[in-house]
Amino acid sequence: MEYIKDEIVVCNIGFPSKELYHIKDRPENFYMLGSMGLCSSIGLGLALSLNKKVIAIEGDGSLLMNLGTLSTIGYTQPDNFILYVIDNSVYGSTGNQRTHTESTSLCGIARACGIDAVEVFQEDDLRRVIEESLNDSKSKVIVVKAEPYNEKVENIPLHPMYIKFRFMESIKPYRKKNSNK
Ligand SMILES: Cc1ncc(C[n+]2csc(CCOP(=O)(O)OP(=O)(O)O)c2C)c(N)n1
Repeated sequence: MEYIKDEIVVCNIGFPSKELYHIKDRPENFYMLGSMGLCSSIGLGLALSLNKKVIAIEGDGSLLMNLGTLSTIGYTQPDNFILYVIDNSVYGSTGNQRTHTESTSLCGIARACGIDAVEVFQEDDLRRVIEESLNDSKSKVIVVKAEPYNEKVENIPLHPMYIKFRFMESIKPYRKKNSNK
């Protein structure tokens, strides 16, 4: 969030959204409630229909549940979409059950879908890649390899309908002229 100005952020269900809320809540944040794997699809849809940079923060477990989204991102390639995958190799929000990313390369799959994708392991590399990707005009997938860890944060105290309508209001100025969605 240090690097975010007025970009739109869509965040994975569970601890990632709770942590994001506690780091910096803002109308342009959309917190997933319920669905796994749809943060990247919703982010892509927003990027295709808005004149604004859209950032989706996905988890490895969630992305594995909806791998087809990488194919759709690779096919559509909007120039305003960045997908971060926090790859801790576990379903961290529900007790660290292991996912399959020790053997499956999400970065490799994204590349095979024609997307410019990188894998980062160190904080300084991540900071460099964040800055570069925010200045670039192309679709990008950034797989951030991480240790499992959740901050001790409370649930988001906002009603889901409030999150939805606050978010919809905040993106109105960026709607493409021909988009009535
Ligand atoms: C279809 C579905 N199955 C299970 C859940 C319960 N659930 C919520 S968050 C989560 C783990 C998400 O793991 P990951 O995407 O890797 O993110 P992390 O929590 O590790 O950051 C699970 C299993 C759900 N919400 N939806």
